[in-house]
Order: sequence, then structure tokens, then C-alpha cells
Amino acid sequence: MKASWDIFCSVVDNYGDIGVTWRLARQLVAEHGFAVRLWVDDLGAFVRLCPQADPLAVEQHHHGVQVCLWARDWRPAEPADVVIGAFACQLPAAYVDAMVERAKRAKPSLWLNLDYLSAEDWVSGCHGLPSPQPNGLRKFFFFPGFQAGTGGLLREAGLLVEREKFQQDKSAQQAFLAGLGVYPADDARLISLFAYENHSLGGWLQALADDTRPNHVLVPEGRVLGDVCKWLEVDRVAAGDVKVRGNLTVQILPFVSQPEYDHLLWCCDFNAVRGEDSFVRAQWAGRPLLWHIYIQEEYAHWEKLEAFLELYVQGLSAPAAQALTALWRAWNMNGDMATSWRQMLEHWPELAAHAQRWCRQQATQPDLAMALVQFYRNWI
Ligand code: TRH
Repeated sequence: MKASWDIFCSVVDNYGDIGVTWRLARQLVAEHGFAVRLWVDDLGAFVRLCPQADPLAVEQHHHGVQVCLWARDWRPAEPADVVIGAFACQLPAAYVDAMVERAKRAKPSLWLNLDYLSAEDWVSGCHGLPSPQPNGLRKFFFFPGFQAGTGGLLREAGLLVEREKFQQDKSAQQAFLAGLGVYPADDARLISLFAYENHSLGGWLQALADDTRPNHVLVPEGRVLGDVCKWLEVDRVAAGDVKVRGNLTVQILPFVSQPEYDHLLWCCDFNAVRGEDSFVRAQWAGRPLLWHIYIQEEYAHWEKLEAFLELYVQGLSAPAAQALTALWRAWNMNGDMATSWRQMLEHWPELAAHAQRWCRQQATQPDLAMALVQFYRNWI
């Protein structure tokens, strides 16, 4: 019989919580044949990523995943063989009680906490550690990561082959972009922009407008639009709008499905991403990227940013590493994006080759779903 997996997702904000769990759930079904239930407490967020979903359905199936509303009034459910609480969310008390009961009469569920992604050194030391619970159960910490000894990154089988094929196929890219109403000039630098509110945006957009080469920036609807409007000096923008300033075209896109977003990243020469899942997807795109990190209390995010940079710049020449680091710091700390963008452009060929290399190197690690499955197999 197929092993059963329950994944619990509490949507704290934005799309990362649901983005990661929805991707993982699909992969566990498609590549490992498990029976997967995804419990989500905010179906509205889910619908943004899976537009064919019903925001009101208590239970529905998509891509072989049983998607269930995690309602406040918990309806009893038999615990699965593997139980994943994403991002330290608290499972329903009645479900945990049922896990205790199950452990008395059968093989206990493997209980995992899927943690946040970080490049910090301590991650490999904590990955896979058990945490004994007062009720007698054990919960294991499962950490995604970039280094050996971590749980790796979400990466579907065949993703990079599909990406490479698409990136070599100009007409497939043109057709995809045309579907979004995007018709960039032949010599334009294509940039995607997915970010939180960011005061540094104006400086960057100005540098792009002043550039000698045309730039075409694609902005999916979201939190950064206020700063886009501010720089454009307009009250509002909406999906479909195209604004031209100097050598810069700014085009607002609708929020698309996850696979379409991948294709968008694959089309672009440079991707500004944020949070966790889009950050990883931009790395799989094999193109230079800019990360807007999710702000945490007490500047915890700052250490995360520096830890990733330290790892990522390995293998770059000192000037290229410096330019990239300066750009990422400027973006995350209200710095001077115009100057750092121009300096970064001087190292473009090196940074572009490095992005490919980084992607290949990361792909040598087992992907996160595979690592979870391996962890489960070792446990039974
Ligand atoms: O939305 P994010 O900022 O999400 C999160 C959450 O805030 C979470 O609480 C926090 O812990 C985490 O960041 C670090 O960024 P992220 O992780 O990139 O998630 C966005 C998802 O949306 C990702 O799966 C890609 C997807 N997406 C689309 O499917 N279509 C789109 O058009 C865009 C722009 C994104």
C-alpha cells in the first residue's frame, strides 16, 4: 500500500508557505507515488498559485494531491504515515492526540517539522535532529539548505532539462511571453521583478531608464507596485499596463501559476525574487539574480543574507563578488541601487556564467523531496 503523507500549511503571509508546501505535495505524488493530503488554512492563497482551485471547497483534488481546508473546527482525521508541519506551524491538538493513539497500536507516524531555508552554518548540525515531545512522540527537524548535510532544495525531476530546452528555444520563449502580452525589443535586457515594498527601487529603475541598452522590466502584481507607481509618478497600475520612461519599459503582469512563473524566470536575463520559493526557482533558472529577503525580527534575516552571499560568491573573482554583494546589500538596506547596478553590469559575463555553475553545483545534491523520502525509508 502507498504510504500516506499529511502536510500542514498555515499561511502566515504572502505565498511562500503555500508555495513550498504545494510544490512539495505535487512532487511527492508525481515522483514518489505517495498518497498526499495538503491541509491549508487559507484557500485564498492557494487559489493564487493554483488558479483552477475552488476557494470554498473543504476538500478537492489537484495534480493527484488531496487539498483539504484546515478549518478551525477540526474534523477528526486518521494520522498519516508521515506528518509534516511546515515552518513550525502548530498541528491541531486533536490530530496530535490521534498520533499518540496511533503510536500505541501501530507504527508511529514520522513527524517532521519542515523548517525555513537558510545557508547558515548551523543548519547542517541541526538537520534531522529529533525533538522529544511531552506526549512521548518525537518530532524531527528537517532543514532545507544549500550544503551537504542539509535537506537540499525543492527541485522536480527533469526541471533543469526542461529549463535548458526552453532557454534554447527562442520561439517557445516568444510564444510564452506573447501569451502574457510581452513583446520585448530584440536587444532588450529582460528583467523580472518580484519583491516586497522597497525604497531602493526608484534608483534602480532610474539607472535602467538612463541605460544605453533598452531594459524591459516585468512586474507581477504584488507588494512592490506601490514603489513602481511612485517612480512612474502615477496613482495606480494594473496587470496589462505598459509604461515607458527613457530606455526602460515597465510592464505589469498578472500573478501567474507556479509553472508559468518558472517559464517567466527562464525567459529573463535577470530575476529579482524574494522570500524562499521564488528565490530557489531563480537559482534553477541559471541566470543572475537579486534576492529581497523576508524581514525577520532582530535583523535575523541579515545573517541569512550574508550567509548565502558568502556561499554564493565562492568561485567569483573578488571584484565580481564585491559588485554582487554590494548590489544585494543595497537592495535589502535602502542603498544606492543605481551605482551598484552599474558596477554589477561591468561583471555581467562572469556573473552569468557563475549563475549556471551555481545551478549545476546545487543540482548535484539530492532534492528536498528525495531527501524526505530517504529520511522516511531510513526511519521505517
Ligand atoms: O511570497 P513570499 O514572500 O513568501 C514567503 C512568506 O512570506 C513566508 O511567510 C516567509 O516565511 C517566506 O516568504 C520566507 O515569497 P516566496 O517564498 O518566493 O513565495 C512566492 C510564491 O509565489 C512562489 O511559490 C512563487 C509563486 N509565484 C507564482 O506562482 N506566480 C507569480 O506570478 C509569482 C510572482 C510568484
